[in-house]
Formats: sequence, C-alpha cells, structure tokens
Amino acid sequence: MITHLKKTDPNVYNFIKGEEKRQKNGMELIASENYVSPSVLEALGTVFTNKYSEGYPGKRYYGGQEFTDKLESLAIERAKKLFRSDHANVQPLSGAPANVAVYFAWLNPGDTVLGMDLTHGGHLTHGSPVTYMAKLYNFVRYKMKDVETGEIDYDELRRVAKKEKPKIILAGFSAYPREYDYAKMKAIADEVGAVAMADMAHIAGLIAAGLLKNPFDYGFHIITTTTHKTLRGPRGALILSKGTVGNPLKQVEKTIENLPTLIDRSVFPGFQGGPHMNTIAAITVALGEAAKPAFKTYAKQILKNAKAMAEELMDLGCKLVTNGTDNHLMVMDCVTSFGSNGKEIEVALDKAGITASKSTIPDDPLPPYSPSGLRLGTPAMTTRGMKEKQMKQIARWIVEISQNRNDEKKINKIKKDVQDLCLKYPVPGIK
Ligand code: DSN
Repeated sequence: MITHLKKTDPNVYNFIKGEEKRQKNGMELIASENYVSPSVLEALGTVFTNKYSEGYPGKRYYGGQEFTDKLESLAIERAKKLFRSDHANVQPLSGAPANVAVYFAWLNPGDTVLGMDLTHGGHLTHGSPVTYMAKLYNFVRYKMKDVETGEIDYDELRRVAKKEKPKIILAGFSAYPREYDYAKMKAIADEVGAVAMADMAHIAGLIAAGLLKNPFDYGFHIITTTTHKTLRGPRGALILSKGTVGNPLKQVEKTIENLPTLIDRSVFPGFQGGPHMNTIAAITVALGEAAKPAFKTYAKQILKNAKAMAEELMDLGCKLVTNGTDNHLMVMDCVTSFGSNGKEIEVALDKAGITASKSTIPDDPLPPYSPSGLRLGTPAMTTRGMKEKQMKQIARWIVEISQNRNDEKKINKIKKDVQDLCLKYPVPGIK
C-alpha cells in the first residue's frame, strides 16, 4: 500500500495510480510482460535498495553484508536448483547486460558469434548492427529453413559454423514461436569448438515448469534469462552456467570448465558495479514461487491459452508466422492478414485497451519501426486467470479491430467490452 507518496510527491503518486488503472482496465498481450505477485512487489520495495554489495557472498568490498549475503546465496541456490545448473550469477541488471557480460567473459574483440537472424525472431543483443556489441564482435546468422513450420535450417547453421568458426553459438529469440533442436545445435558447437549458449529470456518460466526443453539437458554451457517475462519476477536477469565454480576475486584460465568463474568476474568487477539487492530479493521470491506446483499449472495454462488464441486467429483467416505456436507467443503477419502493418494494428488495438507489440516477420521487407508483424503473448492474461474461452474472445476482438481500424465508434464499443472483461480478472497486487 502506498501511504506516503500521496502527500510527499503527488505527481509521482498520480502517475502510479494512473498506471495501476491502465493495467487494471487493459488487456496485456505483450509477450514479454507479466504481472508479479504481491510478495514479489513487496520484496522489491524494501530497504535492500539502500545497500551497496559489490562482490559476491562472503567476498564483498563493503561491510554490513549479513543479510545480503544470506539473500544472494538463497537466490543462487534456488536458481541452480530450478534450472539444473552448476552456477548462477543473479546480479545482471537486466537481459542486455547479462548477454554482454557473457560476451565479455568469453570473447576477444573481433571474435564471431552465430545467432538467430533478427527478422526470424532473434534479439537486439544477439548482434543487431545498431548495438555497440556489433562493433566489437562479428555476428553471423542462421535462419528458419521453412517459415511455414518454423524448422531451423540446421544444415546451413552447420555450414556457416564450419566456415566462420564462431566462439559462441547462440540459441534464443524474442519472437520465435517454436522449439529448438538443442541436441543438434550442441553437436555443431562441439564440432567447431564453440560455447553453446541459450538466451531463454522469453521461455524461462516454461522451462522452469518442465514444459519446454532445458538446454542444459542437451549439454549447453550457458543460459541467460531475464527474470520478468514468463518467470514472473521483477526486472532483472540470471546467468546460469555449467562448470567449476571458483573464487570470483581470482583470475582463472579461459577454459569452458572455468565459465562460472569467468562469468562472475565479467559481471563484477568487469562490467557492473553494485548489484541491486532489492531486485535480488524480489528475484529470490519469484524463484521460490516458480518452484511450486501452482506455477506449473499456471505455465501449462499459458501454453493452452496461446494455442487457443492462435487457432482462433487462424480460423478467422489471419496468417501467423510458422502457422501457430508451441510456446507463449505468436507473430501475426498484418500485411497478409489485413493489408496493414504491425505499427498500424498496434495503434488501433491500443485505442481499445489491448496492448501488443509490433514485430518483424522473417525477411521482413518493411523497417523495424513499422514492420509487417504484430507479436502477441498469453503470460500476463493467464496470470489474471483467463482461460481458452477468453483467449478466443480476445482473438475475435483483435480481428474486428484490425478490420475496422479506422472506425472509431466500433473501436470504442470494443474498448468497453475489453474493460468489462478485464475488470472480472484482477491484477495481482492492485485493488
Ligand atoms: N524487450 C524484450 C521483448 O519484448 O522481447 C526483449 O528484450
């Protein structure tokens, strides 16, 4: 409960209240967003934010670490257990810094990374030319072989790997609705002597629940993830790795076996300063929640809901990239479906209180700010308790709005219906 701000800083108080109302009344379909539990929210807003804790448990550069050490150790233990890793670094401030810290740990300037093509679902930090990382390292690409099924072109991936000799082969995405063949990727990584890394930011919750494959089960060396998507924690990240855990204050040889120590040294002192201990408190709570049976039920429903939404959209004539989904997200081709583009449909949906995000489609001829696709996801509305029936209704609204995107009267009517439905499914932590 917010008790002081109203008097001390009414501007900020009013922005918070406005955002609460927006979240309560609106339909959240951004595939990378979620609603945290009241316990996660409580942990985030605590006095741990007052504390500097550079270093790692038992090896800090400041005094007063009695409780931060216990807290961070618990976070590490929970993360290791949940994802079956030898080591966990829980300090990265978010997903992009986590990926950068891995690159700094393992690569020398000019080294090559083989990652998913950005229009086929890859992420900015997997080497978009606009990032500083792309100036430091050489990013090369693999793609889907068949955009109708989503199957990745592993033969081409192998050919490129043998030619380019990447130091890291990277599985992971922010807009790919299918599963990887991790065993195939790991075999290629072994063949060329590369580290096998997975960025599972989008699907961490689904892996934690045992519903999607865990790359560690196929011999991957490193997994990075944000903590705020399907994992349903605060904004933060984890770097999980296999290998021997050494003293993070001491230099070690650059070997695959030493990855945990190289990663620790890369995060701090290599790249970041003090960890955000209040965030680590909230991550610890979220990891505890993700280990409970109720989370598995939740994760199962995310998948059922995504399938229901995708099927209804396709029944109504929409074209989805790969013709469906195996995870929590789908990408709608707005050019083929409505003679429009992702930006225009995103704006039209926003007017009705439905929030989604534009997205490229494979080999998109349109630019990223106004791409051909729209990405939709079910983690957030599943947290609010919605099931397949509501997903089908939402799909019908999406199509109706898209087809009538210039009809303000129609959109306003749907906005009312959207709000009525949303109010029946409260947001955790908002009265
Ligand atoms: N921005 C996130 C997403 O929407 O997928 C990834 O960083």
